[in-house]
Amino acid sequence: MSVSETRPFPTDFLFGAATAAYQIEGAAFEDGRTASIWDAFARVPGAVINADNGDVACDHYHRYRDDVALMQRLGLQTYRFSTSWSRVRPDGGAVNPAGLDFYKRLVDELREADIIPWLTLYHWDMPQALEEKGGWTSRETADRFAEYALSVHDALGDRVDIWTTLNEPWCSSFLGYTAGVHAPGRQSVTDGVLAAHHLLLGHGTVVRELRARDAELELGITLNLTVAEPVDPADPADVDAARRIDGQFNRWFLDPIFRGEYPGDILGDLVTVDAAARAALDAAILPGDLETIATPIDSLGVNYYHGEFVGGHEAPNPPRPGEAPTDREGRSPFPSHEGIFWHERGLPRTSMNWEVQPEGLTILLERVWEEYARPAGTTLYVTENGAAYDDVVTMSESGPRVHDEERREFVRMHLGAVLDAIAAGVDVRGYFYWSLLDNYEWAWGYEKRFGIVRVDYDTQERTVKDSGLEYGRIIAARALDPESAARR
Ligand code: PNW
Repeated sequence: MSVSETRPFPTDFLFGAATAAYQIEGAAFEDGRTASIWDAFARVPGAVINADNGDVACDHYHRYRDDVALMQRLGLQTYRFSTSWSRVRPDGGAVNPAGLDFYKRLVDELREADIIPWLTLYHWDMPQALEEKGGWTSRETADRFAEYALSVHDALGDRVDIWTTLNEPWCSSFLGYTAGVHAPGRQSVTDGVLAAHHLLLGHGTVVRELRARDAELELGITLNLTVAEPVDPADPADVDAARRIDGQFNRWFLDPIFRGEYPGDILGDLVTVDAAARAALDAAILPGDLETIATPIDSLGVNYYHGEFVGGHEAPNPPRPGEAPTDREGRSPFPSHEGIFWHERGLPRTSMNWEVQPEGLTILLERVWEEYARPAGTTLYVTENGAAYDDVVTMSESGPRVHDEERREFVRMHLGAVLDAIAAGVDVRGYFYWSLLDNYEWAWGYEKRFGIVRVDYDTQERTVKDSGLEYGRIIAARALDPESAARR
């Protein structure tokens, strides 16, 4: 996709970058923080590549001032970060003021730098002590989550206006409790569907309670969504495979949040593949739950990385299998996965083996806007989009440089896709690149680098990559311009 003329962004469009507590903070056992499910999972032999853990990560806990200065240099208008539950309420119990103090210092530093703090309450790091009491399969965890959220609001409510309850509950439930490739590493369909319900319940409870405290807050949730495309739109088996992926990835969360109901076709599939899981879900949905989950939100965060090209017949030329931890040992995160096949369509791929398909972002934003957000009066943000590549560092007179041409193009193409959606009438108000820094990429450890800023894990030195320089130029111009494509 080439840009032949300058394409401006709307004047109120926000440019940002995102991170998450466990992936960057380090200081895993400082100032009263106790273990989260990721501290525990990272220590399970074979769970994470190289047995990497987040004990040190990017040492952001100690370097946040420098990191905020870096954000300022890039010209970021907003910064999306998450708070660590086990810092704020170690073991899920009493409030730890020292843990909250870190976030006060961080937020004050951001505000001083004129960067809008965008706070996510849960980016996957539940206290391990709560997992031992059942974790997200237990209804009580939703109450503990609400208590935790209110204590973060007690401390930061006067200085943070934008609050996201959960990051990607699909990953927490189905990667964590069904496929077992993320913490806490359980492998059960029943546990996955119960976790999804209690995560949604926790989300709705927190939105209701924060709204009651302060009607001015901007409240929302972030979902990882996809575009499921059938190999042959005229083949009913292919169309059905795409329906099942769409249902289990997208509608499982969008429908309860926006319509107060689980998608009927997906509940129907669930009873066929695992009647016990369906019965457990039915029993877990108490009167009033769906109303709570459907408490209106102000904005929906869309995380988009790649689409799915699926069919109902075995692929003659399947994509390279088994590369992602999600494929490991064939453990599927989808309760209903028999007879769904991923096909190769020749798109370029990142080092995660994820397809690069910027048009998918336009299609996704248009669809979510028309079917869910617009009718509910909810605005949209792209709260994550980014790519891992195998970066090469070269030495120049001015220091190290990273010529990450592929990531630079990735950012430009996806910002172009956002502009296409805006041109089509979608109310998308901002974009966050994932991630500000190279960081702990969950089951992949430090092997996969998503940052627009390189982190040398031996020295903790930060280097703005060429993609970061380009993002900074786009932000300064508030436009995608054809010149910058030539400015190498
Ligand atoms: C998101 N999948 O995770 C998370 O919000 C980030 O913490 C993470 O670093 C980033 O994307 C890159 O992976 C995902 O298997 C992890 O489809 C896995 C999947 C999707 C999102």
